[in-house]
Amino acid sequence: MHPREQTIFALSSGRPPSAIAVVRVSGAQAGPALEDIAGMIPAARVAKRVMLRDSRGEVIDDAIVLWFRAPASATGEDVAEFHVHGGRAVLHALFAALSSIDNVRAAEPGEFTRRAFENGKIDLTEAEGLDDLIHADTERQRRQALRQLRGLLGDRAREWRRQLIEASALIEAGIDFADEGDVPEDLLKPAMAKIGQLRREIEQTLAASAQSERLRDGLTVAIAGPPNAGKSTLLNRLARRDAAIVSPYAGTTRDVIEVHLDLDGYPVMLIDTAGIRETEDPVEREGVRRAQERAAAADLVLWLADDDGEDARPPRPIGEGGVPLWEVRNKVDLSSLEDDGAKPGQLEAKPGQGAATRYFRISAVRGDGIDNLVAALESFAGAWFGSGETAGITRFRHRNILRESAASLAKTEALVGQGDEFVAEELRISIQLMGRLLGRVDIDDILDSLFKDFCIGK
Ligand SMILES: Nc1nc2c(ncn2[C@@H]2O[C@H](COP(=O)(O)OP(=O)(O)OP(=O)(O)O)[C@@H](O)[C@H]2O)c(=O)[nH]1
Ligand SMILES: [Mg+2]
Repeated sequence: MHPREQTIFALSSGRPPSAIAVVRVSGAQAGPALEDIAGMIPAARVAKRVMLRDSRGEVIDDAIVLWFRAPASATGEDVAEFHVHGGRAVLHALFAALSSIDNVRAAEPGEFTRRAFENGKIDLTEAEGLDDLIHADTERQRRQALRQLRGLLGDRAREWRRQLIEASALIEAGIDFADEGDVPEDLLKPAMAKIGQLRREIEQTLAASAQSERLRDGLTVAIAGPPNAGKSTLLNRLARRDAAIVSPYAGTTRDVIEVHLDLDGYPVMLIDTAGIRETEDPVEREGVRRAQERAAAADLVLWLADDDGEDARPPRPIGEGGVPLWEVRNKVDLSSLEDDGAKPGQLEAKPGQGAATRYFRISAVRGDGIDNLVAALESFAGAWFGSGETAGITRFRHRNILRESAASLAKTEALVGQGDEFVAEELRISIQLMGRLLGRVDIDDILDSLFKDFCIGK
């Protein structure tokens, strides 16, 4: 039997041991498996408490089972669910009992979702939404993934595709009817009006999409500065744990240290870097190189220096190329400067440097000014991510296809008057592209790469 026709099973809940574990079985053998192990098949969609037994009659567990008959199930196939106690031994015994049934095997990662997709239960954008939902860390990411899972992008793409097919039908009809191959104006005009409008809608969706993609990937904030400025201390305070080693010796941090923060629901990766200075030590030199590289690639740099210190200009290319750089003066608890004696913006903005230089005075050890800094970070994140409530484009794949579609529609418009067959042909390409967004055509390569990211049991 082909692997795709075999019945699959997997642990669908979290890692054991846990109070309850859910094992799902999907495929033609799901019913027989229930009969073998639970001794009966309950009414569809009604929870039933039963003793599970293996083929020798040994008790596996006192469990709840559920039965979903195809096609009214998550995968579109017959599905059985075993809710058992989440101990490893119980699961082991249940898996062994399932595996002993012919044509029943453990599922590959993402295989349940793949079957749901192949049986038309979800489209590709929904499958991607599900993948994002499983991997969402923050509240806002979760809401976005849920919107996508509910099929907002899919709905929109389906509607676009339907309208494209309509426009195409008008033009094809015109070609069939016209003697000279020229589509009559009264067919061409409404078709082209529709195409123009669709192109504008797609372009607007694209324009609003950068923020959704950002929400998926997160914001990177780098803490950089001279050695001993207190960068690791600040990272630990913001992360509320001792993620990085702090010491009074300059040159403590060598590697780049990453911590993930949830700032007001926004996913932020905060990185701590080696203090930047000239050094002979080859290991520290590599640390400095990495620090500069990561800080230059960050979305925001916190340039940390001693409040009492002299000039603390960041070396190139940190803070250049429009990356905002905030000047943070640390150790105000030791500082001789009066609170109002500091002039904001002591760093002059260099040419090409982000204009968004802001100035903070903190004590990473004592906590002075930290609330202020966090509030500023939150509002920066809010502005950077945008509201994120609008478009459902969260992946390069969506963006690329929509870009191609917009370009293809523009080409269609430009071809008017140069032969209606060309117009019709270009339109067919747009329809195909929209189909690809929904996963309707040439999808195998996309499927393989998508579904292998899923967890087993999904
Ligand atoms: N008094 C005072 N000491 C601080 C403050 N922040 C950090 N320190 C101290 O400064 C020293 C250096 O702190 P780190 O956080 O290791 O500095 P760093 O910038 O990560 O140093 P490198 O990793 O070597 O570049 C430690 O002894 C800290 O306790 C502060 O706000 N006030
Ligand atoms: Mg450090």
